[in-house]
Amino acid sequence: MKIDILTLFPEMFSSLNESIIGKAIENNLIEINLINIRDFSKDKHKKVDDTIYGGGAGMLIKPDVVYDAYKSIKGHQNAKTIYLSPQGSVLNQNKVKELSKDTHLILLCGHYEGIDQRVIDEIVDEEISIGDYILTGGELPAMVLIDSVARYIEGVINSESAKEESFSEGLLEYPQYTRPEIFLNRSVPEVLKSRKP
Ligand code: 21W
Repeated sequence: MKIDILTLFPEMFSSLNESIIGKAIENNLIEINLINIRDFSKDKHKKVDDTIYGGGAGMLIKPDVVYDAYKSIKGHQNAKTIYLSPQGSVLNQNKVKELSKDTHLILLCGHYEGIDQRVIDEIVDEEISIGDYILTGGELPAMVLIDSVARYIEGVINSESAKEESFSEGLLEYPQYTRPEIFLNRSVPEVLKSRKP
C-alpha cells in the first residue's frame, strides 16, 4: 500500500519509522511519502493560511496551496483521499478493514482552524475523525489510521498473532502474565502455571 501524507508538520511522522510500522516500511509492505504543504506556497514568506470570511477566530489553510500539493502526487486521480477532520465519521475496525484493501491512500491533515471548504469539496473522498475530543491537528489521527490499517496488510504482524486475533475478534480478551512467577507478592494464576512462557 502506498500512503501520501499532506501536512504542514512532516516531522511529526518520524515515529512511523519505529517498531512494527518501521519494519513494514523497511520490508516494502507500506510506502509512506510526506508532502509538506508549505513547499507549495507561492508567497515570499511561505504563508499558507489566511483569515476567515465572515469572521471567527483563527486562520484557515488556503485552498490553492493544498490543491497544488495534492496535484504534485503521482497517481492522485486513482487514490482515495481522506481528510482527517473532527467533522468526519468516527473511525472503527470495520472502516479500518475496508481501507486496508485500498492500494493508494492520500491523507490530508489540517491544522489551525482547518482548510478552505472548496478544496475539500474538490479532492476529498472521505472525512474521518478518530473520536469525539479536540486535538490540534490531523497529524496524530493520520498516524492512528496508518497504524490500524497497516495491521491488516499481509506480512505486517506475525501470522500467529493475526490468527489468535481473528479467533477472538477482540471480544475474548483476558489478563496475561509472564515471568517472574511471583511479582510484589502476587502470583501467576495457578491454572496457567503448567504452560511455561
Ligand atoms: C480542531 C480543527 C478543531 C478544527 C466551523 C467549522 C482531525 C481531529 C482532527 C481541529 C477545529 C480528528 C469550525 C478527533 C480532532 C483535527 C484539529 C475547529 C472549527 N468552525 N479526530 N469548524 N479530533 N483537529 N473547527 O480534533 O484536525 S481528525
